[in-house]
Amino acid sequence: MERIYIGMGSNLADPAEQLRSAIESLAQLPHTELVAVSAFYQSDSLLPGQPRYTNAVAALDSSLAPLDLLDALQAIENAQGRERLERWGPRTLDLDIVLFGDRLIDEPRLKVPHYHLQERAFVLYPLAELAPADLRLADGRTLTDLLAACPFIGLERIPQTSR
Ligand code: A4P
Ligand code: MG
Repeated sequence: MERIYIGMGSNLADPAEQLRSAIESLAQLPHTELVAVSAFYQSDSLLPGQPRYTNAVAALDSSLAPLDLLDALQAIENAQGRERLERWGPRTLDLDIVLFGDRLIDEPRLKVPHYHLQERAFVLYPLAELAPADLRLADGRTLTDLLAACPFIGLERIPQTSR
């Protein structure tokens, strides 16, 4: 089993409900245990003119291979009505593999750690609720270092009582 962190985001069709439904699906994945889920965070879209996003991070323990997990996450996205009309377009559900144990993965379909981890407060702050502060990336930086470089600006934390 490896500890995996999944970044979740939605800005269409009742985002909080989309995340709750995704969490239920994550809990059903084979060879996988859902360990914890962060609070939900709301923030403006990085692209202007799109609805606000709701984001959260889930921690899993899984023995799935990385590409099998990616397939499973994309199946969940599709089941929740994700339409890939345009890259970076609004979406009912986006599931990203943020970290996969301490692996560095560089395949055409899968880059881990996720390429935008370090600059996205809406990933780092929920991640910090679940991961140890001394969690270290391959480049030597700890989660604490990343948080220090990424201010908590424009994020609104929505505590979850549903689980
Ligand atoms: N892929 C590569 N690495 C990974 C990984 N670690 N996890 C590939 C998941 N997928 C990975 O993804 C495109 C391809 O990336 C996949 O087919 C997979 O093989 P996608 O989800 O179809 O495309 P996307 O989400 O439109 O692109 P991308 O780059 O993932 O967009 P982002 O970075 O997710 O940006 N503002 C706020 N406040 N909150 C947000 O969540 N999200 C975006 C979208 C813009 N603005 C936002 C937010
Ligand atoms: Mg994505």
